[in-house]
Amino acid sequence: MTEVFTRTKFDIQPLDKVTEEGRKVIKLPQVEDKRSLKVTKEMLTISEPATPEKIYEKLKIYGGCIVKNYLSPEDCEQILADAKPYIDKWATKGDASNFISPTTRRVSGMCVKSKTCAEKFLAHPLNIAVSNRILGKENVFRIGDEAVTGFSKAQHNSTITFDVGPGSKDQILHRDDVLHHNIRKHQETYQEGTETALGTALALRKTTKANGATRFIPGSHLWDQYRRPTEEDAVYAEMEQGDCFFMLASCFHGGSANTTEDEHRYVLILFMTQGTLRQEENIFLGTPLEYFKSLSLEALTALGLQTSQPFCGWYENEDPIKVLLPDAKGYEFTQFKEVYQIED
Ligand SMILES: O=C(O)CCC(=O)C(=O)O
Ligand SMILES: [Fe+2]
Repeated sequence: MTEVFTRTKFDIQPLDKVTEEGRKVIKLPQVEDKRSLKVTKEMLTISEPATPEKIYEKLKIYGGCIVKNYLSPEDCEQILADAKPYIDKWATKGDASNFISPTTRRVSGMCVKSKTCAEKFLAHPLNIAVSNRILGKENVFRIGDEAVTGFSKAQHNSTITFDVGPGSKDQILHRDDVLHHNIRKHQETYQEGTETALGTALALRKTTKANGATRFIPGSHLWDQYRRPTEEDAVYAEMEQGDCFFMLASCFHGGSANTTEDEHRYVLILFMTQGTLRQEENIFLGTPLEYFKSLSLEALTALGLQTSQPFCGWYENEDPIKVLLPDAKGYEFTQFKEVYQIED
């Protein structure tokens, strides 16, 4: 479980040194761990037909999994066409931290800028099934003499199109779950319930090592908080258009340098998170209500526009689905999944 009150700032051990730029030099505690998985992209790829179980098995071992033919080329082209006006409109901006190259452009809010993205990519049955397997919570609570259970489904965290243009540099290897203060402990094997987010990176066009495919370190979801990521351990998730790379947010990864003359690397990255955590991206501010009313039950639920059982995320004391989709067939909201009587 996430340790909500963890204060790792006490791990900092100051050394009596300052760099030329004036940075204080410190040490951090290290856990002895020399594991290094030699993995090819073929080993990360599951056979067709894809199933949630096959993906889950790869994620447990490697933290990553490639699924071939996840979306059709037509859907990829549609999503790219929806993103294109925003890509073209935005002036490229350098990033003070050098985390994003000035030649890389990002379009966030893709689930509200592209209905195809919401309906086909976010609401993809494999995304829903694997996200709920890894991030869904089902617990029992005592209320007086009753025991109640609730199921909290995984929900949308963020969705961004990345256009990595020629000249872009390697992005620094990092973990995306830092946003939720997810403190990693050394694990020998995958421990259920320790992930706060799951990513799916869709190749909107072919991605190669040369044009900047996402690279990641297999097995790094099992590493302690402070183990140093090295490039030698990284594998490139090269994909054909429509293929998809699933990745646990606790894995070290980064976008890569684009060394081509004129190719752009177009990848759409979606993250899901636990239904009880704050969503990274606020897609609700500024989006017309009509847009949400036009979406399917599956897409709305995946966006987090359903109450997480029990009690989280309601609107005017109601499940938001009752407001957005009052005629949803077969949808019956209950605060609890089950209610039991306790005999003490
Ligand atoms: O562009 C990519 O392949 C990865 C981007 C990424 O990891 C990030 O911006 O956090
Ligand atoms: Fe990232």
